[in-house]
Amino acid sequence: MKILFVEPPKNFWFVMGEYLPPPYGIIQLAAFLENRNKEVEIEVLDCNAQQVDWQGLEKHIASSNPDIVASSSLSTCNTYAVVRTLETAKKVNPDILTVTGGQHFTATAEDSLRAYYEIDVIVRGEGEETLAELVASRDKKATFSQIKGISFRHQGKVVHNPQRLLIENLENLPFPGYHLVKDIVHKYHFAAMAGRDAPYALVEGSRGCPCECTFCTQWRHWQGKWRLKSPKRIADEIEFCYRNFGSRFVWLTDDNFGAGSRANDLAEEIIKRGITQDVTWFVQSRCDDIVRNKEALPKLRKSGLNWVLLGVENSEPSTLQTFKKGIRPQDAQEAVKLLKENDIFAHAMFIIGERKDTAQSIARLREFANQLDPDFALFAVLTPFPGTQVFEEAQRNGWIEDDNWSHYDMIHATMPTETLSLKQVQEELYKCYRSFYGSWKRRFQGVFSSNELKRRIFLHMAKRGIIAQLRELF
Ligand code: B12
Ligand code: SF4
Repeated sequence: MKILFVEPPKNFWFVMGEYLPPPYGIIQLAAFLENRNKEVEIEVLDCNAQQVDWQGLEKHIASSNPDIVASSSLSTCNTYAVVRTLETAKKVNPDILTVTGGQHFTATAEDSLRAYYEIDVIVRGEGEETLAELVASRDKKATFSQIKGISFRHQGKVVHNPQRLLIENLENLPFPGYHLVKDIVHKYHFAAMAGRDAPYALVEGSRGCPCECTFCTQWRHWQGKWRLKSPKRIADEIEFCYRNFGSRFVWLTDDNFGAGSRANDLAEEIIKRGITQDVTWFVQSRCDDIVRNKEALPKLRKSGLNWVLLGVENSEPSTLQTFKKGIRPQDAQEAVKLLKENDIFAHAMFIIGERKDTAQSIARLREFANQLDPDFALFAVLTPFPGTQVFEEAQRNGWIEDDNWSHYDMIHATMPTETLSLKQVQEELYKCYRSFYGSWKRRFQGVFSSNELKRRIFLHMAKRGIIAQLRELF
């Protein structure tokens, strides 16, 4: 029995410039399977790192001759890349069992199985146990009816087996399976964030989130539960990546780093390892948690945390309320100030295009962003990702004007607001970038900043012509 995991050729998120991320979801699944199912032969093909195009993929599948091909989309915008991967597998050999999973396919299991005949099975939610059982059943040629957590077609109908319970303790999972991509692991990098030569690793500190923001897929995908690895275990994994794979830049996959003693304890654990000279790390956080955690910031900085992405989202209290974000604009101001005081790069994420947004409210957001003055600002368009409350409301009301999944990247507008057409929302996004990065004063300060990260990001925005690329979208 052989399973081939494929990270398909993907378009990268151009606003973040040049980067090559490790396909964390599939190497994690592969490592679990390797432990669980010793007799299964496992291969991971990362088309982006190995520079394999669609023709190359077909040849690779033919020569690899797998029984199962498994692929993951990461986000909705990569749906067609996954479908094409599985279609390619079926073209090579119609007997190959094609499997996918992840946030998008979990939320759209019924529609995806109806629309894409090249997908045999969708693993919903957490993948490890379910995939291991699926692989074992394929070996025994047993039916799928007993496998919790999968959806598949049977006699022309789509069948959804009952949901699987989540793994109780995430620390029972193996360490990230970077050994399965060991020949290419040195290629993973995030140029704008850490430079071209700093090997980049993802490390998972938690799954899920206790909050319920209306635009976010995270909390439902993990059944509303928030499971955390201990600070010791996270530091162990970071050290493992550093010592075995030369990782120098670590991105914690947690969408919500969280508050409380965890931050402080993690910083202490990392410092104990004696690797802070070489390793920097990054995390995404809520603004209010940064404020609550302010005492931990100096230690976090000392432990190598040099970049935090803050979910600022919006400047209007009413929009923050509609998003059920549970923060106030003051929290963002305080959080940016605190990060800067602690020499941690403050990266703010804003969302425009909420239904009630007008040209005036977005102008106010631009003004707010300029005054907030984070080191780096990313503006995104509210995107109705399947599985979110935003999607459900938009679909119910017929607001979605673009159902091309490849546009679901938070850069393409897919919904108008009450007062702005789709094209106008797209133009507003461009205006946000122009307003923030077009300012000569800010550009000058950025390019000549004493902060290396800031210099790099401003050069990246200029060199990559990000603003010009956004202009081309309308
Ligand atoms: C790191 C990251 C990135 C990295 C890239 C990482 C990569 N490998 O390519 C960067 C920064 C580049 C990035 C970019 C984007 N990202 Co991103 N990213 C993440 C993040 C933080 C971690 C991903 C991860 O490794 N998770 C851990 C693994 C273990 O979880 P998993 O992939 O879900 O896999 C598990 C299950 O879902 C399931 N599973 C998944 N796939 C499969 C496949 C099979 C066969 C099986 C059996 C099971 C299975 O099993 C796994 C183990 O249980 C997630 C949030 C999160 N915490 O997951 C967002 C997230 C995936 N990103 C998201 C988005 C929107 C984007 C962007 C569009 C824009 C943006 N704002 O960043 C771009 C798109 C880029 C592109 N074109 O691909 C959304 C996706 C929502 C959606 N439905 O589309 C997420 C969920 C964040 C969020 N809360 O909204 N991202
Ligand atoms: S946006 Fe952040 S805080 Fe809100 S639900 Fe998603 S991960 Fe949690």
